Amino acid sequence: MSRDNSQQPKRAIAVAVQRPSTSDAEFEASLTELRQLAKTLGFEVVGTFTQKRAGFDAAGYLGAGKRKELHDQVLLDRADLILVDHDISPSQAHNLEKEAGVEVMDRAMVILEIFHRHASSRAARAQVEIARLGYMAPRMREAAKLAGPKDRARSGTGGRSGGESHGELDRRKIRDRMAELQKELDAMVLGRNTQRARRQERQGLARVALVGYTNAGKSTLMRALTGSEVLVANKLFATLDTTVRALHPETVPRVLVSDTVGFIKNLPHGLVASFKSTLDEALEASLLAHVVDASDPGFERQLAVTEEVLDEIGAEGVPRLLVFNKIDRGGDEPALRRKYPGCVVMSARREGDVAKLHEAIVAHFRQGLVEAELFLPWSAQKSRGEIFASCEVLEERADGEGAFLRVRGEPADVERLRAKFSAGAAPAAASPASPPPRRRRAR
Ligand SMILES: Nc1nc2c(ncn2[C@@H]2O[C@H](COP(=O)(O)OP(=O)(O)OP(=O)(O)O)[C@@H](O)[C@H]2O)c(=O)[nH]1
Ligand SMILES: [Mg+2]
Repeated sequence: MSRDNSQQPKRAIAVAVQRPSTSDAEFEASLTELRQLAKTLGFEVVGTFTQKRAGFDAAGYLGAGKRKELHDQVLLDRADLILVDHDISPSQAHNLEKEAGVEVMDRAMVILEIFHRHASSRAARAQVEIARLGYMAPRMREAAKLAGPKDRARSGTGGRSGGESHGELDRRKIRDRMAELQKELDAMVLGRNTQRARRQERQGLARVALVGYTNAGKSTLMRALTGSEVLVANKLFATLDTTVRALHPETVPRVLVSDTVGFIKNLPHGLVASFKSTLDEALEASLLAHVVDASDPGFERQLAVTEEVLDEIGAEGVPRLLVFNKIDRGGDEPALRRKYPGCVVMSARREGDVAKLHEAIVAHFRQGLVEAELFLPWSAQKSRGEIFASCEVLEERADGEGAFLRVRGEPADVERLRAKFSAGAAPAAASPASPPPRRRRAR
């Protein structure tokens, strides 16, 4: 029976070895995620093949006998490829492929393929390409080794020197291409840094980054919090670029929100490295809103993985706001509140919940602010711009001599303005932002 491959999705078998250190629940959750990744790539997972083993087989990941069994299952399930739920070495992949008789993709390759398909901006495409080439290089070396000496010493044309084999040539091409892409990327990052500097100058430094496991709902919250049209999709790694928008309705201080690439267990190392510049946005944020899908039974593991990656990129010191999302789909709200004090439990589908998250973010940035009353004589009205640019003006009154402004802002800004525009006879001391404004002088 022949199948038309262009019409039908590729049929895949999910394959995994369970080591004694992995609990059944963890093992199952990881396989479920692999199936989800496969679905994102448009594959149909037609079977699962597992083995309990003390460790991965050095030659072929599964034990020798199991590899033969796998070959039978491939025939039975009419599978087109095998997905391995771990990162395996080039030679393990090669041997498994030979014995099973179909293409083998390991977890890293599956994730790389998704990133490759979803990358749309020039920067994201370059980053993914670098990661893919980094993944390919050792595999090509392995393939060349197995191809043996007949690959060598075909007569040299082009830039190839005397004894260089095709494999070596290809590897040199890969290295050159990676260097070229890296250069392009550096130029883009430089451009972005200047843009970013300009943006920050204009808008102050209150920044929150939405970070978290893939599919947790970061882009949905980004949309809800900023009224912007970023891509939301029930796919893994829908977002590969960081977008930045202001919190809406606007606030003082103005808060910028950025959406970031999602994390996943065993994120290929090349990807962590290549997405570092994207994730730098997260490092620059003064608050990380860590979004967790509370309805996912494996949310605790996802939370831990995200924290690990954040540590890895040096973001461990940035303050966190833990946001448990999708509570409309499930999850134990009281238990979450008990276990994670200060967290936000919400659904992006409920307007009131989004407003509460909005409030919690603004409250974070207002924490350190102070209030003061300034007096601006009519003769100094040209300084109004300076005050409005650095503070929020809460209240304004005027009398015959000038204007009284109650302002709230960063302690240093308020102190500087107070020294210049002290409110006359009874200067207002900078006071914490919370108490209600004092009434001074009737109009
Ligand atoms: N039921 C429910 N679904 C939600 C909620 N928030 C988001 N979703 C859905 O979850 C899916 C993933 O949402 P995204 O916002 O794309 O997730 P993300 O975290 O940006 O994902 P990546 O970009 O892949 O990292 C979409 O189908 C959303 O509609 C929620 O509070 N409740
Ligand atoms: Mg997203």
